Amino acid sequence: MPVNALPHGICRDCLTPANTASRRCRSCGSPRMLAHAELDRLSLAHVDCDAFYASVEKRDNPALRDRPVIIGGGKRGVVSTACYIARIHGVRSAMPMFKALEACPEAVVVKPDMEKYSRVGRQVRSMMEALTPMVEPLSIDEAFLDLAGTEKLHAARAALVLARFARQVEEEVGITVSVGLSYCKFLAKVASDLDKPRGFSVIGQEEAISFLQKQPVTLIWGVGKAFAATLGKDGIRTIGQLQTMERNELMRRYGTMGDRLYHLSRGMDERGVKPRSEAKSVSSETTFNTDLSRMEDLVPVLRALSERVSARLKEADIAGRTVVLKLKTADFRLRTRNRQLGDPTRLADRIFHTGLELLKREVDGTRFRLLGIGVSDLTDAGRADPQDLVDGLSHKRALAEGAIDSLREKFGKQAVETGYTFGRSKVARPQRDGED
Ligand code: TTP
Ligand code: MG
Ligand code: MG
Repeated sequence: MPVNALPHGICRDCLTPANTASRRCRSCGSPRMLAHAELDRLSLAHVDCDAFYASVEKRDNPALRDRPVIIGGGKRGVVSTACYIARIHGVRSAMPMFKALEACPEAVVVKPDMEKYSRVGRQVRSMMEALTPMVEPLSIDEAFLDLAGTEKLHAARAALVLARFARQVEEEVGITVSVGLSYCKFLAKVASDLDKPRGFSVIGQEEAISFLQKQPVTLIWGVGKAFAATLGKDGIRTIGQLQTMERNELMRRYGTMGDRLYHLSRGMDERGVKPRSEAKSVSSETTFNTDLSRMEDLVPVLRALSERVSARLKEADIAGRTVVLKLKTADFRLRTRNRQLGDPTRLADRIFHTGLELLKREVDGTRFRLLGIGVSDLTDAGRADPQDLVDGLSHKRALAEGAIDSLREKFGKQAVETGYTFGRSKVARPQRDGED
């Protein structure tokens, strides 16, 4: 549908409503018009900062503004991110730095300043939280927002609140964001990526199926390279193909993932926005196939669960100060043990070692049917694992963990197994993740 045939619009520069069929704003002349037939009805948004680390560096050093900028290097020697000018030359996140510089020799390379990015990320997040308590951060530079029911408070519909927010971030923080607006999480996230940078895309209920039809299966949340290859072997490459398949068939072939494929391919996603403040703890636990009593059997499970908890903390950019160990004995008695740390953590290694200390005291021949580990007293990740307070050894561990994370990001979660979980993952599989 041509933009100018749509009645519900807003100018993204001067925020004037545009109910007429104009390509440019009648008030300020801007071509940045937002228009969509369902604009008044949609309220689930995903907001993601554009070339986040690079934008912060450009903000702080105007000499970089029109230059290709790459953030990265340091110990890992990979690109964290590149500005949109560098991306024109083919530079991408996770690329080895030498390749990036081959593609764009004139690029300026800036070492990442994580503390600064965390601070800016928190600033953007608190601006989101001023709009609605329903903010679910996904990482340092992005979050879901549910603006349903805030219309009275803002005296404006969600689309206008979001356009105003994007403008406010530019003015007050000095970086840009892209907004995706839809009726569900899946499509809001997809939408925020459609029109980057400084984008604002809308995917309505009406067009969801036809929009998805042409897209590759990799667009679906949870379909990585490996699973896409599995689908490819079965001849499935587009979401349109999934739309023609029965739910039973998909579930028979791909288990619970098949259920997800069935629903998401049809634009059906019931997941609600879960504000972070609701979570008081993050944990993961498993029930064993047969009861376990020996340290050497319990340790690998504890390690795997600690990594899982850590991954989820990192995803949400939060940390916890109290480590909680949970055990259930063969006769169903529950034991919980906890220990408070000096500083909040999100590192698998610290969670694991603290859990291990607690576990050692419980292992006395008792048979256990369940083991769980988690953290509570959640806080922002900004204050977690401070380097100056972490001793030399664990600082090294933290660096190693960072390297492992980046490999996992690149090659998938199964790419790296540590000594404790290697080859033992079948002893027990994490069954339940909790957020209370
Ligand atoms: P993203 O939001 O994925 O990327 P981005 O903000 O740089 O660019 P875009 O406009 O496409 O959103 O990630 C946010 C930050 O996380 C990014 O600026 C740097 C960091 N990051 C890494 O360090 N390594 C990675 O592989 C990726 C993808 C991101
Ligand atoms: Mg981003
Ligand atoms: Mg992001």
